[in-house]
Amino acid sequence: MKLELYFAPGACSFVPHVALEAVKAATGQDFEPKLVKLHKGEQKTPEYLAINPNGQVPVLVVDGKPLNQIVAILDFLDRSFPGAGLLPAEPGARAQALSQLAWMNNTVHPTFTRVFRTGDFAESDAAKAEVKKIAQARFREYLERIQGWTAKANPYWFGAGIAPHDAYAFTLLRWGGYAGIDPKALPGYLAYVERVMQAPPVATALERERVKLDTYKGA
Ligand SMILES: N[C@@H](CCC(=O)N[C@@H](CS)C(=O)NCC(=O)O)C(=O)O
Repeated sequence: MKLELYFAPGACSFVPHVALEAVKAATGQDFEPKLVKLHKGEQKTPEYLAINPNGQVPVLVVDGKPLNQIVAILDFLDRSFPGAGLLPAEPGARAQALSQLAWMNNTVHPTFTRVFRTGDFAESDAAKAEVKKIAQARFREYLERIQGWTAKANPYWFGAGIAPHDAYAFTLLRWGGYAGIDPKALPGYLAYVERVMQAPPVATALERERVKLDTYKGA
């Protein structure tokens, strides 16, 4: 199978990036990483829009056929490479895992987008300030909820193997720094993420993306 991942450093594409490294380690199935420079607007070019009309990363191209949306990509990888153990196998546990992943993707992640790209959601300075303030507070609450879940991680979200949840949890805590949230204010979450960063599939993806955890510059 030919797999190509369109990704951008530090973006949510880190989640399938880590999953693909885990698949590679467990099964030998390789993938080709394709860097997309979001700051240069490469995601809005006609060539890229032909692959993903949403103009976003990630995209996983499977034997020439593009697939977008993290949850769908992870479902595909898990079903195609069950030996990698990306998600729990038992149907009820698998559904719960997808529920958590979907929530990170459709609720926590867009809340951060309101902090990071406030201009997409409001026009006047006053409206922008309000959108940002509310989104920051909500994002903090969501990180606290994730911290509660990470307390059960032993050593990772679902036990011995790295899960997409571990990669999303890292990404969201890292984005928290940009939202004015000091990772040290979430000590349980931070200790768990520091553990996750040592896992070989995560460490390899971090090295390729050249990103660090701490983005916090003050509240
Ligand atoms: N729901 C989408 C979210 C994708 C997304 O928000 N991607 C962001 C990076 S984290 C992006 O490519 N942004 C570039 C842009 O919108 O211009 C998914 O699961 O793939």
